[in-house]
Amino acid sequence: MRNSIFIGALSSLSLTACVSANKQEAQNVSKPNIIFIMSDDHAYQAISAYGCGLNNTPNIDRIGKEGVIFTKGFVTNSICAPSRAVMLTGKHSFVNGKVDNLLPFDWEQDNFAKQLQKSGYQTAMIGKIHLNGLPQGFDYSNVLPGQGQYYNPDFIENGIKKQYHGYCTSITTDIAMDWLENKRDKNKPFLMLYHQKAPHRTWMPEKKYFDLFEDKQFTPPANFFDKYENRPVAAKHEMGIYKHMDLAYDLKMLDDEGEIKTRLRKNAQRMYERMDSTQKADWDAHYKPLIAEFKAKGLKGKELALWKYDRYMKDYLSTVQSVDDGVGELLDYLDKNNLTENTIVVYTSDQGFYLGEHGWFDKRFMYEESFRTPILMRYPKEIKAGAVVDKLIQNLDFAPTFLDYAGVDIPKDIQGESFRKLLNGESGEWRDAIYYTYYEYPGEHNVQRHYGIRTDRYKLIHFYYDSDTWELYDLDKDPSEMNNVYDEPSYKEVQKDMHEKLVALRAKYGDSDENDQKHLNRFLDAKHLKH
Ligand code: SGN
Ligand code: CA
Repeated sequence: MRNSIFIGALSSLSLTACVSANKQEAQNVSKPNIIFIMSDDHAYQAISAYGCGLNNTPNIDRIGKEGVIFTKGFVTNSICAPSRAVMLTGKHSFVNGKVDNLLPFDWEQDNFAKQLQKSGYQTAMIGKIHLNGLPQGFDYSNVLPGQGQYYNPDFIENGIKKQYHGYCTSITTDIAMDWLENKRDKNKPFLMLYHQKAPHRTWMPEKKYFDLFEDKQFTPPANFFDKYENRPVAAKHEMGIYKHMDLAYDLKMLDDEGEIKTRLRKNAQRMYERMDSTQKADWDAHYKPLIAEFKAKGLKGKELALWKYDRYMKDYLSTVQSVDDGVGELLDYLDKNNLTENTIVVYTSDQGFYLGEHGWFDKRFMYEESFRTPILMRYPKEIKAGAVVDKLIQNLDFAPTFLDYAGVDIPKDIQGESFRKLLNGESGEWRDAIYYTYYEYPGEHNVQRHYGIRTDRYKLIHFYYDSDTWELYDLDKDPSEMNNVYDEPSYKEVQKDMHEKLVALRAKYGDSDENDQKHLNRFLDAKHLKH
């Protein structure tokens, strides 16, 4: 009798355990998987879904077609490592501490991957992260050290470095596919960060795309020959295609004769030397005739500028094509494994990029092309296909959005907001202005420290440190930001209103002149420069 009672008690106990395990599993199954795709320096202008007509990216477009495309997605700080820190933490740079590419990132602080891991997710970080130290919050990591290399790249797998043979974009995709198929626990929901190095400088294409754009002649944007009137800080840039883009390093004119002498020729040589003999032979078969043709032409001035722009576009867009292929492989995998419906797929870049606007390459400025970033998202279970959202969202919002979808409480100190409500028809308040900061100066490309705000129509920017310059743009009338109207009497009211909004937003996020000074001192110390 005692025994049977005992057994009965046991079995009802184990039944309870069993019920809660089932509940747990059911909960986990209903939790969405998340694939967060980020590439490096991928301008929205180079995604066909954004309608700029430069190239064709069917797979990235598919995410938007079957889900949503955001037309006003922005970053908070247009530079690589800081952008990634914001994406992980949901906090502005001056709060998470990673204000520029130079200063260290503190992995000890909270991030959304840690939160998802705690709530039962299986997590992986694959590709470029550009943050020092072993990524925290990930069961598996296989990341590029620093900027990474296009050919035969090193990777650090769970803290151990090894070199792979081949092309970085395809290798990153292979590692992601291998994790999905062979390494994850298929009974758990997963989070995978799949982050490509491409199309970052120096835009080295994959062999199969060497010729993709060779028959096409690219026409630069209307403001390619910008004279920067009214914009003294912009005028001091060092990111001009004509003046600063290196013929040997950026544009592959590394001639055997050594007649094309450039500042970065040695770096170009190092890049070339990473390839094995077969890769070099393929590379030479493509670029040597182009080098010969270029030397024969003897271009100068405007003609040279246009030639450089055209070559830049050909290489840049070719590297994008390999990124698009990887996205295609991933979407196919989801289809084949019945994962499409319950997986959130996001495509974005760590910031925007100049493709000849203002005569530039690179990013950093709060002007539209580098401030804005592509954001496309698919989640068939909840998002209606073909949605277009034009509300102001930022990379600050990814962390809370993912936590929201995963049913995890959003920590109070996260500064971003979940944009889930913009997608499921809920009405309600949304922000009317976004805040921006940039710190990496003095530094490469010579972009002054600045901060500012943008509303739907206007943008106010303050450049500080060794300049004290204000700029105001009316984006409805001047979408290319050629006309700084800060001192125009007709914009007096707008100017006042934007200043008030800026003060309010700085207070809301906890930013201040003291913060700016503190980060400047940290930066100067790190660079061993005088305060
Ligand atoms: C490198 C590039 C720069 C680029 C920064 C930051 N120079 O230093 O052109 O602005 O990275 O890029 S290179 O000679 O090394 O190519 S970021 O995307 O990592 O922020
Ligand atoms: Ca970048």
